[in-house]
Amino acid sequence: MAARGGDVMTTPTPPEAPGRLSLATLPSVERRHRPLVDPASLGVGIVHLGIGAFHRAHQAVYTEDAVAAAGGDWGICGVTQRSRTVVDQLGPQDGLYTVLAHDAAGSEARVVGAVRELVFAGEAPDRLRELLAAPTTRVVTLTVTEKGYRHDPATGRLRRGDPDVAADLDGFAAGRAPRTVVGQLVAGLAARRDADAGPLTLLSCDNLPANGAVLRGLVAEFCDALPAGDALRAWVEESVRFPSSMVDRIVPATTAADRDEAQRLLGLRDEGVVVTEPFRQWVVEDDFAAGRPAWERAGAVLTDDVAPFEAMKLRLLNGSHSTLAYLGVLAGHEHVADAVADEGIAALVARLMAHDVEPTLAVPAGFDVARYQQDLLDRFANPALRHRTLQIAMDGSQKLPQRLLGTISDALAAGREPRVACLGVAAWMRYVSTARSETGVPLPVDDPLAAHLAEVTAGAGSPGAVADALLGVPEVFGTALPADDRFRALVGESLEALTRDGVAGAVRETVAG
Ligand code: CS2
Repeated sequence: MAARGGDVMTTPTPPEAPGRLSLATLPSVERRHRPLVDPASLGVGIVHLGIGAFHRAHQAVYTEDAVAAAGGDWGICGVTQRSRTVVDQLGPQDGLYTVLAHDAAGSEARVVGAVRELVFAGEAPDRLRELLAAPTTRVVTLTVTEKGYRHDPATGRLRRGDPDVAADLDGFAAGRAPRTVVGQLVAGLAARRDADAGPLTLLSCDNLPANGAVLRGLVAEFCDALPAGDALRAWVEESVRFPSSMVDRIVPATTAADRDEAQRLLGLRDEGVVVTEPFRQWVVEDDFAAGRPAWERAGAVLTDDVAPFEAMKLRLLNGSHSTLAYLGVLAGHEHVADAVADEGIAALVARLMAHDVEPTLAVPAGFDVARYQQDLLDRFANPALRHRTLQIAMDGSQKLPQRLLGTISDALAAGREPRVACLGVAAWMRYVSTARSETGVPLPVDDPLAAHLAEVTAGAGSPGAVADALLGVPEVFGTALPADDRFRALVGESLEALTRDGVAGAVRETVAG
C-alpha cells in the first residue's frame, strides 16, 4: 500500500507466485506426473556429455524406465559444454525437469528424476575428470552434436588444425583443462587408468554413422598424438568399449508457452522443461565393458549390428528433415509441419524416401520400411510440435554428408538419378550463399563453416558459379563426389531451378521429372 499526494492507494495483492520444481516440492505434483523412481535414492553411474534437450527427452527417460523396471545405480551426471544455462535451470530443481510429449490429441507431462548431478565443464574440469575416473561411473554417453567431435567427416580424422584441438594436445601433459570433448575424454581416461578404476564404456548418441567407431578412432588418434601416448592407447584398447547407437526422438527447442503449459499441469515452475513427440526409438550395439542399465526393458533394441538402423534413420528421417529445412527456410515455412502441409513438398519428401533413399538401404530383416516412411511423414506433420526449420538448418556443413551425400553417391553408383536429394543439396547452397528467404527476409546461417562458405561464394554471380564454389569445399563434399559430372549436373540444374522458379517451381519440376 502506498500513500501519494494525500490519497490512499490500494494495490491488489498479486497472485502468489508458484513454487519451483524440486525434490522438496515434488510431493505437491499429481502422482501420475511424478518420476518412476525415487530420485534421491539414485547414485551416479552414467556421465553424460552434452545435456541438452535431446538427452533429457531421450536417454534419460530410457534410463529412468530401465531403473524402474530392473533397478541399478544408474543416475546421470549431466555435463554441459559451452554454457552453464542447463546447470542454472536444473541445479535449483535438484536435477528434476518435465518432459512434455505433444501430439494432436494433447500433451502428456512427466517429471524425470534420473539426472542427479550437473557439471559445467568450463568451470569444473576437475570434477569432470574425477567423475570419469570414478569406479562408480561405468558408462559415459554423449550427445555433443556432429561438430562436437571436431573431425573431418570425409576421413574420420581429428581436425588437427582446429585451435581447440591443438590447444588440448599442447596443454595435455601440463594438465591444462581440455576444451574439446575428445580432450576431456582422454584426460578422464588417463586419470581412470592411473586410479585403476576399471573398464568403461563410451556410448555416442549423436546422428553420425558408425558413431562408436568414429569416437574410438578419435580417442586413439588423440592418444597417438601425445608424447608417450602409446601406453594410454593400449590401455584404452583393452579397457574401453565404444558401441554405436541410433537415437531417434524429435525434440524442438522449448518455448515460453511450453514452460507455461508445464506450470499449468504441475502447479510448479519448471525452467528445464523439454518438449517432444510421443515416439521414441533407440538401437544400441550391445558391447559394454562394465554393465549397463536394462534399457531393453524400456523399449530399446540391443543388437550386434546397428549399421542398418543408422543408415535408415540418418538417410530417411534426417535426410528428409534437412531437405525440408532448406526448402522450408527459403520458402518462408517456419515449422516442419508448415512445410509438409504444402502438398508439393510432402510429395517431394515421399519421393526422396522411396525413390532416392530406400534402394540404397540394407533394411533390417523383418522391418517394414514403407510403413516407416509413412510414419515419418505423419511425425513431421505433428501440428503440436512446432519444430522450427531454422533449428534443423543449422550446422548443415556437418550434416549433409551422412544425411544426403551418402544417398547420392550410392544412387549414382547404382546408375540412378537421385534428383530430390540433389535438390536438397542445392537448397542448402542457396540458403548459405544468399542468407535470405525467397521474399528477401534475412536468414541467420549458424554453421562452424559459415564464414568460409560466405567467402567462397561471395564473388559467384550465377547459380553455376555458386555450385562450383561450394563443391570445391572438401570439408563438406570430399573429393570423389565433386569429380562426378552427373552429380555436378544434377546439383547445378536444381540450383538453377530454385533461382529461376523458386521453391514451388523447383519442387514441381523435380517431382514431375
Ligand atoms: C534434426 C534432428 O535438428 C536436426 O538436425 O534433424 O535433431 C532430429 O530431430 C532428430 O535426429 C530426430 O531423432
